[in-house]
Amino acid sequence: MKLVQEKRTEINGQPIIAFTLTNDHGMEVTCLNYGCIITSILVPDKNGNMENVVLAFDDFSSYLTNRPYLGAVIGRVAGRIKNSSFQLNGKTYKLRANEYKNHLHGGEKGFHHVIWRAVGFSQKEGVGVRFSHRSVDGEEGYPGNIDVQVTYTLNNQNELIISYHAVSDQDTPLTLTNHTYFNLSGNVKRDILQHELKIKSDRFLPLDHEFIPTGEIKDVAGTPFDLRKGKILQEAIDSTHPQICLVGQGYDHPFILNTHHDEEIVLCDRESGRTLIVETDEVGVVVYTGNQLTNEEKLNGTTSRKYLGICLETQALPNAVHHDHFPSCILRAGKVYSSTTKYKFLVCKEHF
Ligand code: G6D
Repeated sequence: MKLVQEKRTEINGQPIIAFTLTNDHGMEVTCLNYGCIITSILVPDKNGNMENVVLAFDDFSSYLTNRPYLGAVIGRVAGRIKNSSFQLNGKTYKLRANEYKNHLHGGEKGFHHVIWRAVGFSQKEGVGVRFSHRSVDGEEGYPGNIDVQVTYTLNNQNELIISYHAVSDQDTPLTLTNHTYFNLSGNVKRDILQHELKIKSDRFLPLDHEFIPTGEIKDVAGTPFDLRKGKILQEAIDSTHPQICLVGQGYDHPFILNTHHDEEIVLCDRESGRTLIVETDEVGVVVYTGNQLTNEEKLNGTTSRKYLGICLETQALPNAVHHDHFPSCILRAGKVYSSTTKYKFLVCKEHF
């Protein structure tokens, strides 16, 4: 296994480094110390062709805005917080509103815009990068100084393992995830509409008109959200279900997982023969089918467009600070936040 690092550019004198991890089978992952952004994952198709299966900007400068949050770690809190405020220990906190009156994905200066300290490593478990960052008390309106580590490890089972670890000196909300868009066709030869998605989930969260969970928890049975036996994504896109229409014909919804580390999320592209199995210890996953990708972005040598990639954002339930019946997203002072999500790539076995 191999780790190569190279300086790509600088921001205010700080180097932006690209780390390229390669395992013994030729799987390759490239990521940046800026936003812990994943810019490339090369895996074979059924004919052994190594191609990139994630969306990435052609030019680094696009990451300085990064409206789609391509490839980035998201925090302090992934998803939307209604009215950019929450109550904690009898106090009201006001976060930066960066989407109308709501707070989205950690705010303007979220973790996707941080230059993380980054140290590469190579050990028997795999090759990887350990990113760390201190988010100071009051950043984007959040309480507490919080030390966060994100570790990417590539092993010889063609698995990319992302582990998160954090400790805060005050009680504070924390929901971390990764916002990589996957497209298993390889080098964005096709969009994701013929991809098949299976999720072991009996319940999903309906959204309101601002795409924020209402607090209701609904059974997937009889709806386009029933992915327990797998569905071709085109089926969902073509649905007239109000929740599918609300978000612009697709998914942008949290699913509550029935099980963990049990092939709970499987994405497959039969034409290329690629399969991605996602396993996590997080309570849920937000599935986002790139409904808002516009054709203003240059990425993967082409122009972005709707449905060019799908995000599988394993995380706590969004807007949990406003729903006491959701599992809590509060990290108590001195306690450890620890979460792991594994992305395993293989050539299609029967998973549906
Ligand atoms: C849109 O509603 C979606 C979000 O879920 C997604 O994370 C973002 O685009 C990139 O706002």
